[in-house]
Amino acid sequence: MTISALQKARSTYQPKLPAVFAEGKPYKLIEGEATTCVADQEKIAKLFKATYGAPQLRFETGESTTSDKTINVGVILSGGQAPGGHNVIAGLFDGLKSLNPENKLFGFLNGPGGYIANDYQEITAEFLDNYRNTGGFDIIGSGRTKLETEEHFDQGAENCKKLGINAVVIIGGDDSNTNACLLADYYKKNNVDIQVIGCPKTIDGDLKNEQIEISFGFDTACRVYSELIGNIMRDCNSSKKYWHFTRLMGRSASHIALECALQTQANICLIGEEVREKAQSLNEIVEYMANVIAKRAENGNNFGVALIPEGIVEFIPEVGVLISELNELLHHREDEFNALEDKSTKVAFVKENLSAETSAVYTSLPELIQTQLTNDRDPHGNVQVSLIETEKLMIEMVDKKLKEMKKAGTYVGKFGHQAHFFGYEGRCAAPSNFDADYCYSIGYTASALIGTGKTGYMSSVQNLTKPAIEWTAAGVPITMMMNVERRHGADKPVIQKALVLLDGAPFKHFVSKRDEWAINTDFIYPGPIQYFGPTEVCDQRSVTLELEGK
Ligand code: FBP
Repeated sequence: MTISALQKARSTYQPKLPAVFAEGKPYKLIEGEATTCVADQEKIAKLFKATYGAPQLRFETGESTTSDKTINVGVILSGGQAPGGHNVIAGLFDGLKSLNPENKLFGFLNGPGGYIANDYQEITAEFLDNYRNTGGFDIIGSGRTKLETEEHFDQGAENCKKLGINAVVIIGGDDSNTNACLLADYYKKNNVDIQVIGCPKTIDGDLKNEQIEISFGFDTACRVYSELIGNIMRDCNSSKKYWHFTRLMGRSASHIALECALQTQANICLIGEEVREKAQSLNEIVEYMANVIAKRAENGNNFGVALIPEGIVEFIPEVGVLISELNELLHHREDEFNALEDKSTKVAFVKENLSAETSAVYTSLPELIQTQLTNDRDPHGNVQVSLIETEKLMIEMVDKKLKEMKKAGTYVGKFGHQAHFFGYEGRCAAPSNFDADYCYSIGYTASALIGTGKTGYMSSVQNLTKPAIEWTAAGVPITMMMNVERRHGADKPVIQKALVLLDGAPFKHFVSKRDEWAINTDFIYPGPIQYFGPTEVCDQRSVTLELEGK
C-alpha cells in the first residue's frame, strides 16, 4: 500500500500520555465520593438500579490495583467520524497489552450493527500499526445503528461469549454513550460478566461537562475548517468582490462555528443558542446580516465572511416549529408521502397538510429549501440538517433584503456571493497533536478502567489546557451525566447535550469582539495544522478549551 510522506513520518509519532501512564509504572485506582446525576435524580436512580451512584475514579502512580488475568475486549466506533478514533483504539490496545500481553482486542465492524450481527475483526499489533495517528474510522468502520433494545443487548452478549469477550468499549457521542450506560446497567443487573466503558467522541463538541472537558475530534475538525476559512478570507481580502457564506457542521450546538469565529475573526457568525434565547425570527437574522454587509459597503468593503452553524435552522423559532410539524407529518403519513411521484407534488402535499401558520412559513422559503426539508429523515425520523443548504437560504434572503435596502437608499454596495459547506472535509483529518495525544490517553484510560473491573464509566482525561504529562486519567460514571428528556412522545434517560452557554467565556469573548470584527477587516489566517515544529504551533489548544479552562 502506498502512503503519503506525511502519513509515513506521522506513523512514528508516539502520542503523549498523562504522567500516571507515561513511564509504565504500576498505578492504583482512587475512588471518590458516591455520585448523583445532573437532574431528575430519582428517575435516573430507578432506571439505572445497578450502576447509579458509583464513585468518580482517578488513577495515580502506586501499588497496582489492576488485574493481570487475561481479558478479551471488543471495541465499537459509533456515529459520525471524528479525528483521533484510531488513536483511541491504539491507546486501548497498548494499555491492554501492558496489563497482560495475552489480552486480545476485537473490533466490531461498521458500528453497533457489527456487535449485533457478530461481524468482527481481531485487532493485532501489525494491523493496528497502519492506522496509528491517522484520521478516519476505517480501521473497523462506523455506523449509526442504535444499540438500545434488550434483544440487541442479549444478542451482543451471546456474540461476546463466543469470542471470550469480557469488556466492550463504545466510542461515540451522547446518544451512543447513553446506550452504553443502558447496556452496562443491563449486564450488571443480569449478572452478565461484560464490562462496558464509553469514550467521548464527536466533532460537534456537545458531549462535555465538568468532567469531560471536550469530546475528541473537535480540535482537529475546527482547525481544518479554520484553515479553509482563513484561506477564503485571504482570497476575498485580495479580490474584494465576494461575500462568502459558509455553513459549518454541528447537528445541534454551535460550538464549531463559535470556535472557527474565534480562530479567524469572521465578520459574521450566527450562534443558534443565542437565536433561540432571543427568539430571533429568520427575518431578524437576515436583517442583522444585511446591516453588517451594508455597513461594510459604506466603507467600500463589498466582501466578507459569514459563518452559519448547520444546526441553526432548528433554533429559529418559526423554522423549529416547521421542522417538528414536518417530522410528525412525514412520520405519520410516510407511505402516502413516499407514493407521490415528483418533488412538486411532495411540496404541495406538505403545504396542504401543515397548520396554516406553519404552511405560510414553509411557502416563504426558497424552493430549494422547501424540497430539501422534505428529503429523507435520519433513522430516528428527524430532518438531516447537514442536507439543508442554509447558506444558500441565507444568501437568497439577504440578497432580497439588500435589494429592498438599495431601493430605500440604505445600501450602496454590490453583493457578490459564494456559498460553502464545511463538514466532511474535517471529520477524517489526521488528528492534531492534541487529538492524537488526547485520544491515545482516552483509550489507555479505558484499558485501566477495564483492568480494574469497572463498568458503566466514561473514560475521562482532564486538565487538558496543561501539557499532557500533567493530565489526569479518570473514570466518570455515565449515569452522572444523565437527565430525563422527552423524545418522540416518551420520557427517556439521556446524557444532557452541552449547547453553547451564553454566559460561558467563549461566547462572552465573542460578543465583546463581534461588532469590531464585523466592520473591520481583522481576519486571522490560522494556516494548516502543524504536526512538527515549535510547541506553540504544534500543541495549541482550541480557543474554546483555553477560555473555558480559565
Ligand atoms: P456525531 O454526533 O455522530 O459525532 O456526528 C456529528 C456529525 O458530524 C454532525 O456534525 C453532522 O450533522 C452529522 O454528523 C452528519 O451525519 P452523517 O455522517 O450521517 O452525514
